[in-house]
Amino acid sequence: TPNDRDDVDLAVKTKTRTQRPPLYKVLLLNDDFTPMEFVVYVLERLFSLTHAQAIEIMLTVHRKGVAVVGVFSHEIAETKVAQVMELARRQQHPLQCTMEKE
Ligand code: NFA
Repeated sequence: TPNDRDDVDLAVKTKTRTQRPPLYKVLLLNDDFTPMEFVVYVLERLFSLTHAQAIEIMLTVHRKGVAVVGVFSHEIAETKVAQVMELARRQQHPLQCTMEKE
């Protein structure tokens, strides 16, 4: 049957997108003083990396100046940064760790 008012049948489609929480990269920065073995220890202990992975990331930071050590929710990233900074402070190493939105 002819429908002279097709417009009444047009569905209005609105795209509903799933909300994902923003993720944050935790970055480790190079310096000239923090011992390599301390950086490896921190990476193993706080980022659940194997010894080989920890050495690899430490050497990337050493050569390139900075590397991403993990990607986390805002709260977990903040905690990781604080833990790295606290371990470094306790040993009086100048190691720096920061986070940035992915
Ligand atoms: N560059 C430091 C050294 O030669 C090692 C280091 C690596 C420091 C990664 C900080 C981060 N002892």
